[in-house]
Amino acid sequence: MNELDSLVDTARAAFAEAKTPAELENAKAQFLGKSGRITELMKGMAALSVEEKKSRGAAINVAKQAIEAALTDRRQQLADDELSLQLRAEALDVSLPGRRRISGGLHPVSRTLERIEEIFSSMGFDVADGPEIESDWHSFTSLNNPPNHPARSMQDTFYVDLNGDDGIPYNLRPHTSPMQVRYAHQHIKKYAAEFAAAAADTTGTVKAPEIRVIAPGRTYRVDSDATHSPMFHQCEGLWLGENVSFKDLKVVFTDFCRTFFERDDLVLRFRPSFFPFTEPSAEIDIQFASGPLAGRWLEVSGSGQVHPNVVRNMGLDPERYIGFAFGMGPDRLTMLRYGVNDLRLFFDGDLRFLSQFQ
Ligand code: 2NM
Repeated sequence: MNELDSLVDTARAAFAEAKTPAELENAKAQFLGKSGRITELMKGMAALSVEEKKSRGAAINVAKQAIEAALTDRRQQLADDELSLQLRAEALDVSLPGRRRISGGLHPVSRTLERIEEIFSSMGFDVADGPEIESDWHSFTSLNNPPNHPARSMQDTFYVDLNGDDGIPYNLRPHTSPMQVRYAHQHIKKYAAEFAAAAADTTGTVKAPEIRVIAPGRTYRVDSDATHSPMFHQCEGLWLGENVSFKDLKVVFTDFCRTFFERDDLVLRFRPSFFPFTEPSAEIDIQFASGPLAGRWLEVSGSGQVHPNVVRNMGLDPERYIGFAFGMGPDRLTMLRYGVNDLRLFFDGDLRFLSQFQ
């Protein structure tokens, strides 16, 4: 191999050796630079004759062009390598599934409240909503539970200091019955003409307007364990009219329970009890004929005939108006319906529990 061919080979090897564009430019200088090997060879021709210069120059030129070609190739190759490295580094996996938005849903107790409202609405009951911070009068006194009466302590509650205290004690309502008292007053005002006509009637032909309402919502008591939460839900019902009896309570509540639990064979039991606002009073127990709770009596509600004092405090004449009321716990109904054994699960906000109801 002649001297020029081996120079080309040496240059190719040096270029191949270069791993970066900077290294390649250094290697280039050794061969094609101002004091590189090709320039040296050109300078070495000074002493040659014209003929010799011609052929030697042509041969050197061929070598130079071969080296330049090798340089260009290597430059391109390094640029290609760099590009593919960059592409790999910035690669997007377009086959990855996108991130889904989690969709929200109703709390299981809210589902129960909606169910209760739907069922009682279908039986002609209004749904009333109102304040959770209540006056002492609405919470206790109007409901036949006078100041200092020992029955008040059964419902130990959260008292609230309101700014600019007007002397009236306020509390976080321990039940939703205050809302029924408020509803009665609103209703009498709204249908004042009808109520007045019934009150003035001596012929017995004008029927007194009825009050039929449920009051669902949050309630509060100083109570906290596996079956009691300081905040819990209640739904109370009230039906007052001229001839509303315990029989109506039995029919309405039996129908409600069978619809709510979707069980036609469900039976009810009324067990004598005491509440300040009703007389007589009864606890309502239910029993499933089949399923995991079959045969057990389960307490679902308190109830009773509304006490004449309460009817009077609602603004109605207890000689004319009679009826029943009941109070149940939607939290407990939710536990029974879904087989949940710890009430606190409803209020911990743990999505692993809550998302099971969607
Ligand atoms: C209960 C049990 C029995 C009740 C009474 C009233 C009102 F407003 F008419 F006085 N509302 N709800 C009542 C009666 C509530 O809960 C265990």
